[in-house]
Amino acid sequence: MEQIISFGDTIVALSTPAGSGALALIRLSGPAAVETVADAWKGADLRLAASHTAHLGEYIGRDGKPLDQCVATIYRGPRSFTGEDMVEISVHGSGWIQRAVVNDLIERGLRPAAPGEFSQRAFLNGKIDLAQAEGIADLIGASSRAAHSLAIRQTKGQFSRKLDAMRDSLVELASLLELELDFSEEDVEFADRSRLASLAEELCATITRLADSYGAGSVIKEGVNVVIAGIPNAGKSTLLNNLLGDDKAIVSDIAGTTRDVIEDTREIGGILFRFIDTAGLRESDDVIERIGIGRARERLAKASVVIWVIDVTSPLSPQTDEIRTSMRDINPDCRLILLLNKTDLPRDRWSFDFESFKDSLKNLTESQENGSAFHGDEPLLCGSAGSESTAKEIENCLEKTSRRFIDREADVVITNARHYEALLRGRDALERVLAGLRDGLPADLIAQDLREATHHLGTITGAVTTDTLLQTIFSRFCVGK
Ligand SMILES: Nc1nc2c(ncn2[C@@H]2O[C@H](COP(=O)(O)OP(=O)(O)O)[C@@H](O)[C@H]2O)c(=O)[nH]1
Ligand SMILES: [Mg+2]
Repeated sequence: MEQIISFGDTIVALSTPAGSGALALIRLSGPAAVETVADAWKGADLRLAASHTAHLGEYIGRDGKPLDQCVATIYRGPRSFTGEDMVEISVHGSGWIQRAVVNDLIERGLRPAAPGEFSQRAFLNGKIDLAQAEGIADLIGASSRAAHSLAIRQTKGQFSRKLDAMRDSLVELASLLELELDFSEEDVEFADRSRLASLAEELCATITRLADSYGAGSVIKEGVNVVIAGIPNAGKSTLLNNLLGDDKAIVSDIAGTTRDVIEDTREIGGILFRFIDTAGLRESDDVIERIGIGRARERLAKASVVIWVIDVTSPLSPQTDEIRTSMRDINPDCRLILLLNKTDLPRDRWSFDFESFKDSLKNLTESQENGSAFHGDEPLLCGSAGSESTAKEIENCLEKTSRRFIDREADVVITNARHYEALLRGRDALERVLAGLRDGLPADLIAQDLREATHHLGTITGAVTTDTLLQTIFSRFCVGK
């Protein structure tokens, strides 16, 4: 039988967003949940209701007036989300009814739930572990198919099981080492040093694989940063508006119109993309424009993909060198898509043609001392920033360049900064274990590092927690979750 902690008080919250809708859900958890609703209920006696049953009835306020006709679903602990007795009332979704029923329940002695308090109770009752609870929060926040599929796997505990297995083997070895300490006089070795070393190495490798997935994981969760860059008037804002299907940025033929960073997200092929329009790169005396250009550079440094827009009607400028340099030096992992823009204009207005551009690109790629950021296989598109066909081509390129993120969908992928940090700390401790073994350090010193590694891995699933950690994690959840 599971051990269910009684938190004493019973909590209540509106679990659906505030505001009007067809229906809304009010959720209760705790020892008085069933009884409190039963007191207000006109219909079947809910005190006698079996677990996992739904009942149509009327909610009568404390003043004796009916508030709504609604459905109450009864869950009896420990077979509930939190492990406690729970009731979920679906009411009609008027903002007034929602408030009136919640307030009435509070007047009957229930306490308004803190953010994430239902999940916190579920965690403390061993219903879910911390990583799973965080997966639920991610699931609620998921804004693309890929992010959703990662979150749903985390809620199912795939990552947790992997961590628990790693932790179990560490705990076993640590206890063998600690046993040796009890027999320190007799100079025995219970823990096989070479097995310990190979296990520590194996765990380090697994942790490294997991930690390496964090980059891709956070990109899936937050969106792939696509920065649109180029000189002023190249057509960047036109392209942004076209890709977003919205007049988000002001388009004009006055160079320097876009001064701030303008961005929005859109899902393409299951991946969330964050499109970022920037101020055109050029030397400028205008203070505000210079700030904008500074921000453009910062965004370039964090981009996963840069769409470099080149206006075929103006000469190739020195700023194009700057994009290349910043991509090579600051952000070498970034992928590049080149768009030769305004090719709808008559040929006699072009400053260079496609072939000569390709040649100059080739020269850049080949000249070693140039240290070019080009690999020579960047997609090179010709078109018009505002046309449907160009938008389609760019979308195809983006999908292709971002496949590397989506391909991770099959693995366990880290999406959470807290997990990432704990993994790195765990690995540091394991590396000290390995060094200690190499240097023949005494068992107690090695055992200490092993314990530390176990501790860090344990913080991820919540095998080890502190009140402050729980507070930080659950306070970011929604009320009612
Ligand atoms: N003919 C033509 N004009 C374009 C194209 N793309 C942008 N423009 C024009 O170029 C000017 C500058 O565009 P804008 O998007 O504001 O450039 P930005 O400074 O790079 O953001 C505007 O007058 C646009 O209408 C294109 O593909 N073809
Ligand atoms: Mg612009």
